[in-house]
Amino acid sequence: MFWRWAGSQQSKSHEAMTNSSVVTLERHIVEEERNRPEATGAFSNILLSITLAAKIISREVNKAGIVDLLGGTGDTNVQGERVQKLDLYAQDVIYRAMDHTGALCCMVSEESEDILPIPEQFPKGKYVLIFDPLDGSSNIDVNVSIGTIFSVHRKITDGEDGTVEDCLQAGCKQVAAGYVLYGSSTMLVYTSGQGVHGFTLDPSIGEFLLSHRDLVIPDPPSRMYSINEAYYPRWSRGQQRLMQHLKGLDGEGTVSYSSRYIGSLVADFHRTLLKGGIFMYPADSKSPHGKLRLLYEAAPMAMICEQAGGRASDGGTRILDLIPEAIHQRTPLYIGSSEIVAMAEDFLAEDV
Ligand code: AHM
Ligand code: MG
Repeated sequence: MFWRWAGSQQSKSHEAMTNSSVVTLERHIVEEERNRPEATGAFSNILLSITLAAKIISREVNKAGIVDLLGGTGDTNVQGERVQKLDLYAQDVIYRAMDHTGALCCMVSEESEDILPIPEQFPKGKYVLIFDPLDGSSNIDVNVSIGTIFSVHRKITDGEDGTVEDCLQAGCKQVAAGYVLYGSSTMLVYTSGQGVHGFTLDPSIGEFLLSHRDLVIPDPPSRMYSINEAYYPRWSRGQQRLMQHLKGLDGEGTVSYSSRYIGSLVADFHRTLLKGGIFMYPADSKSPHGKLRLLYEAAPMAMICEQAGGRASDGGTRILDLIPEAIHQRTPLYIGSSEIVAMAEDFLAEDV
């Protein structure tokens, strides 16, 4: 019985690799590069290296429960090695997958206060990679989806080494953005300005396969909102009124929305991208700039969202127009279906 099962898995994998209608992420990246006559391959190199890192992190995330059984974070594992926190591990994996490519001049990670230079021994390149290695990592312990988010900018200063100035660019200058969702399956979704494409990892062959070509937020969208409502007492009047409206409680005869909140940005955004609706992380009296980070959480999601026909703002200004002043800067975030985000902005305008 086992052998028959293993055999059919094997033949499916073989079919996936030989069937020309199956598009691997690698093939997709190479084909997109052909559409850019000026391409040097450096940009494709970045995406391919991120793919490798994503597979390694996916493998470790899937093992997280079992690692806990064998020795939790901060402990010593059965081989006598120290078990590293998964988000720091993910940062290391991405950094080491990228540091030698010759495509980058520096990196920025949520887990490191300063920019990460490229080691002396490796050549420097013309791009900057900004990433959140493992967003929502507090969800690991309860087996809830988490993700990696990344953003790529072109270097704008002279000289070989990347500087803070190279990193502090508006989101509209991004040349690519994407995320990896470690969920019931592992998915990589990215845009390089030519639409949004989603790939699902087939673990049997270790390849990301194109599963969602040219993703567009559905229109009309699902009427779904996603927000941590526990913060209601700390919100502005406009935000509170918006919530009353979404619940159909403002006496305007509106149909109430449905609510979904995972507490993991990648998962909450992914659902919003596929189904429509709105994800919100507002400012409040305790966190006047919200919680999420502009460079490696809001801006990459905003680029993907706009490429998929959606809208993303901080409640008043388009996320992609915000000029960052610090690499770990926070911003409120309203993202999803255009008409719903625009409606949220109208409510928030009352606060001004
Ligand atoms: P993290 O970068 O420390 O993991 O925090 C970001 C996460 C997001 O994934 C999620 O949208 C948000 O925090 C949830 O915050 P809250 O618990 O306040 O609802
Ligand atoms: Mg994060």
